Amino acid sequence: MPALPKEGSIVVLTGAGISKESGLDTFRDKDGIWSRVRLEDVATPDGFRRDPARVHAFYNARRRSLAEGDIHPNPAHQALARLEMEWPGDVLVVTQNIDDLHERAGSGNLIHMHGELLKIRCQKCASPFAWTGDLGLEDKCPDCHRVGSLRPHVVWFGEMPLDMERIFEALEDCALFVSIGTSGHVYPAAGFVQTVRARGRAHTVELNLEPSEGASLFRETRMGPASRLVPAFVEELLSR
Ligand code: BV8
Repeated sequence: MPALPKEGSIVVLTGAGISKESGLDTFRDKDGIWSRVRLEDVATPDGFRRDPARVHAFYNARRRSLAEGDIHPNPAHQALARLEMEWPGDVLVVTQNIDDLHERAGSGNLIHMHGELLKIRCQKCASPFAWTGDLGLEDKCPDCHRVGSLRPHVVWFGEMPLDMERIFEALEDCALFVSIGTSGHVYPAAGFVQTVRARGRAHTVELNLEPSEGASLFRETRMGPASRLVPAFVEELLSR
């Protein structure tokens, strides 16, 4: 078994599994979000064009449960914030999640590649801004004052994820790539491990409740709940 690095930069990819123990649903588990609603209807530009009110209702319900519910970072989020604080090199968290649990746990070097639930943007002015309440067709853009042009600041299927250049630069340079709580189903995130392996030098680890679709591509996989696995993994890294 190859050893974990003692230095160098670290890239951590997280998915819905890291927030599951905080009380947020995943997508593809048996009780997941896609078991209740079709992604084509609520997470694609066509779905939004067809029925914007339905898409707003889908994200309003998730925004409300995040903003008003009893949802807090769990020990896995907190361990990644500790790693960023105490590791001698750079630590970048690239999350597919649109919740704000990583930042609330203290992670600062963070990319939301699929956007953020607590932000919206105007389809005319494009700049995202914070929004914690319900969003509807009657809401007006505070900049251009257009009505009906606001949408969730979320990356839908068929749309380009955010900050991809910065992500690929970090993947090129890292000594360690860790994937936590993702099924490895959605690209380009699911392909990051191949990008890292193509360079051959970095160590790659998957921490997941069950093997992802890309599990065989990792040099090491550890199975279990994130709130137990991630703090232990971070402690092991920092105590080397
Ligand atoms: C792109 C929106 C290119 C926000 C999401 C045809 C047409 C167009 C594109 C495609 C196509 N065919 C394929 C594609 C590419 C497509 C894709 O990959 N499709 C899939 C379905 C095959 N990708 C895209 O479209 C991406 N964009 O390719 O652009 C492009 C190029 C040029 C120009 C323009 C565009 C955009 C992808 C982003 C889509 N948006 N969400 C929202 O509503 O949340 S993706 C959606 O899935 C979620 O956001 C989530 O981020 C993502 C991945 O899901 P996971 O996080 O992995 O969650 P999942 O439930 O799947 O798994 C949970 C895991 O946790 C499991 O492994 C489970 O075991 C584990 N777990 C559970 N409990 C725990 C746990 N682990 C630890 N502890 C626990 N307690």
